[in-house]
Amino acid sequence: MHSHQSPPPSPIPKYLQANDLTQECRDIISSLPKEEGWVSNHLHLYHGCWITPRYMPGVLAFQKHFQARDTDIILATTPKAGTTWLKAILFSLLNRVSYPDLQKHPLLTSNPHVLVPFLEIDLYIENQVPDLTSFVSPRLFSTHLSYNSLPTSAKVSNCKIVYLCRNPKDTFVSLWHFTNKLRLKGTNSLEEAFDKFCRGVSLYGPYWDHVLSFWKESIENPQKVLFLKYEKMKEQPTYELRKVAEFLGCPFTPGEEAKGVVNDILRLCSFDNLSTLEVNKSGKLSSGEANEAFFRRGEVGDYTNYLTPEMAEKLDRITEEKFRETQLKF
Ligand code: PAP
Repeated sequence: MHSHQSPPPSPIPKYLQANDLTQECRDIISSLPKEEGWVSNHLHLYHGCWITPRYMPGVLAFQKHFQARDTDIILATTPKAGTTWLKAILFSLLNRVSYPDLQKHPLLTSNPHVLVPFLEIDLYIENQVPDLTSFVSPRLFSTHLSYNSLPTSAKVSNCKIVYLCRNPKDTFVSLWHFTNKLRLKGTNSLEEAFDKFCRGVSLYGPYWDHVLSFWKESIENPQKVLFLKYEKMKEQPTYELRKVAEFLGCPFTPGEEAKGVVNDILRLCSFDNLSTLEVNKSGKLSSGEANEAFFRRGEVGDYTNYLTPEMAEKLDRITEEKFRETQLKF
């Protein structure tokens, strides 16, 4: 006999679930300003940063329990600034002695987000006080939180922060594509998403406040925060990688330079290499996002294919105004 039962509905991916929130979280969330979200229902403004309800427990636990060590390295980024790329680069850089054979490198079989987890999105969401003993020194973590929202210990310890941002037009276009991929149905109209982005309502936004928070710290405390731009990394990758290595206290030795280790790392972490690996074409993160969603075009200036000249001008104007007091230019 044939069964005419339809297959069970596919489960809602984890990144869209926020049903096991504690009462404390619910109380906090209900007291916060909210706006319609890009993927799930709402974004909430917590300490000047727009986050989803799902992230709230992780953010609270991270802020409350994380004890930074002086040797820690935290990669901080605005979403879609090139996080995946820099995760790969920092992982390869710091572990270059452990993995000299590039044919057996962990990046060939694991997505960078698995090798360098987010503190508030991965580690502290899974567990209020996660077991971090498997992280060998220097521990390498990442976060999307703004500098002001980091736990006190991350600010007062001597841990190092590598910050990466990207011009707001490409950041917006990348975020629009990414969030559309994560939605279960329908897409956000470009115009609506653009309006939200301009008003600061984007994941971990306002974008400009995020950039400014790390920029200020990098000026006041250049030993602590290294401020990088995606465009510069694309333009002068070897220069930027050497700079990162020096900042982290692990400069390339003359022997490594002679062997071409700098270019080996850049090739391994390049868009062309990572995006064509099987793991990144077909795998998924434990939170449910497809690995391939983190690799789209990986170019500078793709915004010209999506934004009208008026939209581009509007973003330029906002950026100029917000960064007026700074030397920051994109
Ligand atoms: P996240 O903040 O959500 O982790 P993130 O990795 O910052 O995402 O953003 C992905 C962007 O980086 C994509 O940009 P696009 O939409 O403009 O294409 C993605 O293509 C790009 N990207 C991913 N890997 C690399 C890489 N190895 N080199 C350069 N760009 C990359």
